[in-house]
Amino acid sequence: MFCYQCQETAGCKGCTITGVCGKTPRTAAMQDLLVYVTKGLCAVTSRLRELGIPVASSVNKHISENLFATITNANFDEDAIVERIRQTLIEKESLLANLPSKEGLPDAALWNGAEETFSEKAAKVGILSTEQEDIRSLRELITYGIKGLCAYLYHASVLGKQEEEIDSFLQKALAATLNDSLSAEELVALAMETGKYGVQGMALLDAANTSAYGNPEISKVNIGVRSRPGILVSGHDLRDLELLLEQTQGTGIDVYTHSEMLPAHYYPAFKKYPNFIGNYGNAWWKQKEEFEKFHGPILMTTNCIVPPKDSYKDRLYTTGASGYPGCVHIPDDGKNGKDFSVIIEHARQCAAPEELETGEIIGGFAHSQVLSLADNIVEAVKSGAIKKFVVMAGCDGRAKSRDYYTDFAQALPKDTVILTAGCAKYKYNKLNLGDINGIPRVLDAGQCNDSYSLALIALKLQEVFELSDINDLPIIYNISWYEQKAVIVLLSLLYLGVKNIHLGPTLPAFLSPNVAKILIENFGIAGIKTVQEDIHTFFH
Ligand code: FS2
Ligand code: SF4
Repeated sequence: MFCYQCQETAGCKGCTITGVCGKTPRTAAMQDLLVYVTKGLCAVTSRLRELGIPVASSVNKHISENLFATITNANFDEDAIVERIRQTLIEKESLLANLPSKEGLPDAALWNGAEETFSEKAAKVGILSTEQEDIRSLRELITYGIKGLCAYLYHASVLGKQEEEIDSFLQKALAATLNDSLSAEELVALAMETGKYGVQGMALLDAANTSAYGNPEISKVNIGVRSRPGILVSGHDLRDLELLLEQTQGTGIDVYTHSEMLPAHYYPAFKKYPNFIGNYGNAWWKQKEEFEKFHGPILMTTNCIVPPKDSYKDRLYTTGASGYPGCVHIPDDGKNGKDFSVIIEHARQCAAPEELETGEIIGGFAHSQVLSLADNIVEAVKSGAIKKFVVMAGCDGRAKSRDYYTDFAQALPKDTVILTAGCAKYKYNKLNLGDINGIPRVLDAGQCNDSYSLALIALKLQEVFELSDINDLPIIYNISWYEQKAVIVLLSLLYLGVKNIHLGPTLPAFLSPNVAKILIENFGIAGIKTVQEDIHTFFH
């Protein structure tokens, strides 16, 4: 196997024996083949569009869901991946039949085979099949950005929002990664264009979430527990949470969020459920000890799954693009619904969660809420009470080196405000960093896709302060990454013209020295050093 799509890749080079995340070589091979046949399907849909033949929205959703299933920590279930390959081949064959000619289509679009041939094919189409290092790096940069984008599009689509222009672009871009005649310069341009659609995709998801559930508002979230049995919901899919909350009304079962589901508490629509109790635990990588102590069933709606311990494996359920072998998967009923009764029944047999901590955390600083406070914030900047904003969005992870972010948050001058989104926040959202004239020093916009809010806030400040360049704002970017959604957030920020982003705890292994050089020279991208050195760089 060879995989280097995430920050925790073995030796900062690539997982070759087994995945640090727990992905087996066989699952890795099937994911490689799934990406390949999905790119083949994209070559066919792109050809259809060129000919003026429309592509059904169900095909677009299928493509997004396939890519989503290959994101780090999302789906470890080899059988489920094999089934996706089969369905993709069936879909592709039926669309191929609409083409007057197959001439010029790549092998990925033309190849078909029975399941017995999948392993042999997978071995020929993985990442290393692109020999030239820079081309490989750029193809993977685009592919990973699009994987992140697909996750966001999938969430928007279950709320009834799709945008043909975005799907059309991403499918063309994925097909382009199969095209041997594209130069490195053309692929760099495509990576930048991917950022443009990253912004559009996050805007679409933002519109889907806020039109369904209202605008996030400042909210205090309980981090303690009650004495009734509960269900823990993790991942990013708000529609799944909504369905579960509806189905648990009057059952005596409580519902708690975990990790990236925490920001659900900021949406007005979820506040009406009396059994929606609070957030349990921390970022994804602590789930082994925390899930054990929760005692009740856990629903993983997306990544990030850590291979479960036997002690709670029977309590772990998956849905949507996620999956784990041996864990029950709750399917979509085909009518935009899901039946969670098996999880609710399971919860009735379980003890109440063990208390991990008590108290509250505050969040809900997405664009609408922050812009309603704009006068106070602008005043605080003008008076010098706030000297700088520090964007610390992104992901958390297992590496000890990520303690840097806790130490960095604590070492920041007291006249700075952290703008955050994603699970990166767990490194400092319980530190009680105080406030500046009533404005909390950690403003949490929400999930990683809500980085869109941070971009909107920056654009608004640029307008208020009448600056021609977004980089003239008193904003520092010190972003932590783990999986591919952070890649689309990064490409989106680059598209918006943001420069000098610091990215850690390590730069992506999939950036070849030449591609890294392009990002460093054109955008000032840099890694992190020690807290003391970085504080000095940013503030002196
Ligand atoms: Fe965190 Fe994992 Fe949110 Fe990432 S829970 S690393 O999926 O997308 O961030
Ligand atoms: Fe390794 Fe990350 Fe790939 Fe998992 S997703 S196999 S940890 S590079």
